[in-house]
Amino acid sequence: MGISIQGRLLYRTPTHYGETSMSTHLNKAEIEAFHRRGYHTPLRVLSVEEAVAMRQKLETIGTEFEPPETVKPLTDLHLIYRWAWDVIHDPRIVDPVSDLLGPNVLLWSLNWFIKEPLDETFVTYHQDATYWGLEPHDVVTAWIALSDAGPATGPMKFVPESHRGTLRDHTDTFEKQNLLSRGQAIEQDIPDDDTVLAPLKVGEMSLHHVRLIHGSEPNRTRDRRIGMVLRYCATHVKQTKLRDTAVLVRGVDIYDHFDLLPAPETDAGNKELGRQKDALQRMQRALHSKDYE
Ligand SMILES: O=C(O)CCC(=O)C(=O)O
Repeated sequence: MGISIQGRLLYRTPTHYGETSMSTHLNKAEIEAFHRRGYHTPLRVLSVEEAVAMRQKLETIGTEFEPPETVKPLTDLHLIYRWAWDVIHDPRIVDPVSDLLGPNVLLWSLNWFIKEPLDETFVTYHQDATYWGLEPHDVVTAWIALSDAGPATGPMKFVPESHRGTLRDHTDTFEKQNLLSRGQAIEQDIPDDDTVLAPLKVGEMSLHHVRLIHGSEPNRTRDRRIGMVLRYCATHVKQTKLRDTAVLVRGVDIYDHFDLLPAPETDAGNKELGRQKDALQRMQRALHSKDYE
């Protein structure tokens, strides 16, 4: 049986997905495989119950605020909600990220890739490194499924080893159904045979390198496909476009390349909302400047 919030089916057929208290550290072979292929998947980091509870938190945001703040950005919720702050620090997520990036780790942003049931939205093949402005490319995305992200939901598709090639030329397509900010798309065709599908079960995570070519197709199912997307980088990484913000989630930061932000004291308090707004404005300025031409 599923759980329903406001008429929406949250999940179906929960089965036993194993222990989440087990270590999620990557072993030597897995670390080597990540560096060779550019991704690691799947990795169970949350129990089904935790993921469903988190989805519920996400889906009830919006009913808590009074006008004129009814429309709130979902990006960087860790700056305004304690539960999201705890997620970005969760050792089950940060341990494997730190295995790849080293002991000193920043969280650059928390984002969402949500596809509604049976909708036509998609993500064109792209490389994040072409427009984020973060250098060097010691940057890893942790994509966590808060709903089923099986083959029919339009899970991510990766092009193995593509992070080791040159950055490809991208075009801004501004397609309406493209979930990317400018509809960025690699100009060359990517044959299906060159890709691997990365389906995830509720509570599982994939990790991918910032240079890896990836994209996704529309959701053909009757449930939402919800990806909570955490962007982590090593502390020596710089934002080349402007002075940006981040949160130190592991170790120490001796570089001072980012303005480090504190934990929210009050959920969705004025101070917290102000910090989130400022962080989003800086990120928008960075993401919308065309620097790869
Ligand atoms: O969720 C998707 O389909 C795409 C996500 C993506 O492009 C990313 O996390 O970098």
